[in-house]
Amino acid sequence: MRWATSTVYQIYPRSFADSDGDGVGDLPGIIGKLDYLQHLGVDVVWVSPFYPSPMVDNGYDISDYQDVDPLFGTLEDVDELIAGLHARNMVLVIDVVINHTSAAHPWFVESRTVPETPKRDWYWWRPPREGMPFGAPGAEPTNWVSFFSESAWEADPGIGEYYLHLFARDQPDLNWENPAVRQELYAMMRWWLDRGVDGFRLDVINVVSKDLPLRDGEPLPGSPYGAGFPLFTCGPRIHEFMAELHQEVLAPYRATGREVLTVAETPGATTADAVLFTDPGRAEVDMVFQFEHMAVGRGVSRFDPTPWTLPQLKAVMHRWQQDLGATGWNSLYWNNHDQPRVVSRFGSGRPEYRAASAKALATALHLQRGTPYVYQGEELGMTNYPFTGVEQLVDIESVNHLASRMAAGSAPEQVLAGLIEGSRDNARTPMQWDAGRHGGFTSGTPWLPVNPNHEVINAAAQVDDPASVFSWYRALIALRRELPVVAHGDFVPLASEDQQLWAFLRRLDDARLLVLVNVSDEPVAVDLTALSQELGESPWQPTDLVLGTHESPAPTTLRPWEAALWWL
Ligand code: TEU
Repeated sequence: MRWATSTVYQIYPRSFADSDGDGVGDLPGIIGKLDYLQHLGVDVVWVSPFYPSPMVDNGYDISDYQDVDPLFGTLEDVDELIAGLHARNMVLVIDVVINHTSAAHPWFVESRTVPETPKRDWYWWRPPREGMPFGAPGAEPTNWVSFFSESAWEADPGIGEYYLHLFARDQPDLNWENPAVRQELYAMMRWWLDRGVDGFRLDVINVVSKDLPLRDGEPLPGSPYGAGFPLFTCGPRIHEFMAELHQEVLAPYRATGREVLTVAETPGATTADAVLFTDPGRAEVDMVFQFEHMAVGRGVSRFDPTPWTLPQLKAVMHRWQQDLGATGWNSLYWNNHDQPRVVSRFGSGRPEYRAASAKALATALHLQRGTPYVYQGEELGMTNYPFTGVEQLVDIESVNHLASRMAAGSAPEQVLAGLIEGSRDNARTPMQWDAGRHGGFTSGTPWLPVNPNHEVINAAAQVDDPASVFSWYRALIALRRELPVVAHGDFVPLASEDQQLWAFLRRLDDARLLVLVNVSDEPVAVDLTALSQELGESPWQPTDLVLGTHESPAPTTLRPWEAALWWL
């Protein structure tokens, strides 16, 4: 696996670094931080969408796939970014959002305005439900709810039909059943490869194959809608489409010796699906983003925080490790631009343990088998924002959720706690570069406020501090390159039921690495005899420390949020 020794760094350009003082991060801002990324040690950089966009979903609504939004810069800036990365032995992965376009994309504008155009079939147009007049309540072609709380169908009075949008109404789904659509998208991706990019993150790619005919899903309790999810998640032609994309876009480039990374975002994918997507013998994609561990501590939705336990979290992640085995390949992540900050979620609520818990969680993740992803600011232990009112939240998912709950009779105060905990805005407050005004992110007014804790949590304070969260991430990233057992070893879960201890073994030939992490505010005793018995071995007595978060570690006991790696 080419990417086994790699660590990917995700940049959300809007919130990373602002070079021109308009309050929004941009490509020149990223170019100014390449030495920082090189120092961290990552070798792949994934940048979220920077294309022209009405920004209804901050760029995940693309109106031109082959240009750059003036807010972010120019195509020449992309060229300079690629050159700057390559000069530092890093590569660029771009984010392609090809399940849907923006409603402002010329393809969709033509689809909805030009009579008899072949582009009509590029999207999902459907007449009203049989026997119901256009526009009547409940006349939508199916009962599906979109990911953003409203009906997945939007009525177009000009046409007298509805179009499908699994996300916002400004994000119409492309019809992948039409071969012309697919060829157009493949050509666009080849154009970017010709320009010098090194890979693609494929946004929600596992929903492009819808089960036909489109039909109602199971009614959702307490909702006027039904769940279309099972009818378009990893649908009947998904693997055919991925193999075709590989053949048309990636194979010709790989044949010339160029390395191209592909990661498919696949909400709702099972481990069995993931093996099919990532088995190299099938030639689809290199790895997937799964979401099962992101559902731990959540009830019916991400806005429904519920108590969680360490055994629950381990059960999900260990199952992914074991089921993908030697055939599939995992992406390893705690954070991205859609997820609240991991320290606030699974880490310690006590300020004195914040940094230690960031290191402990990083260790549990980065020592697993797969390719780790670090989301901007995670390497500093950045936290959720202290939001106090619904009016502070700007993300479309949060705004729509609030509106739908209020329409159903809830008061804003009843929805507030869930919104504060689950909102994607938590991930999107600006990067905390220093303790100064707006955290060094912008000289203007930031589009989202900088977390007031930037006075304590910031890059300037951490980069040269060997005890910082940053330095610990740096050590973990280096370790993956240095130790073949980390990159290529198998995974053996241990102590699955332990409420505090996260323990596992990585093995490659004679090398055996024992990973011990205390995921709690209390000390924990490690019963090495019990752990060794899980493998039917005589008691382990590790003496050879590889790396530890605390001074003078002992394998038999871990202080709060201590992590240590031992040779066995
Ligand atoms: O996300 C798709 C996705 O499944 C979720 O993580 C999504 O964020 C949603 O909140 C589910 O609750 C991708 C992008 O990462 C996201 O930013 C976009 O909004 C979405 O696709 C549409 O392009």
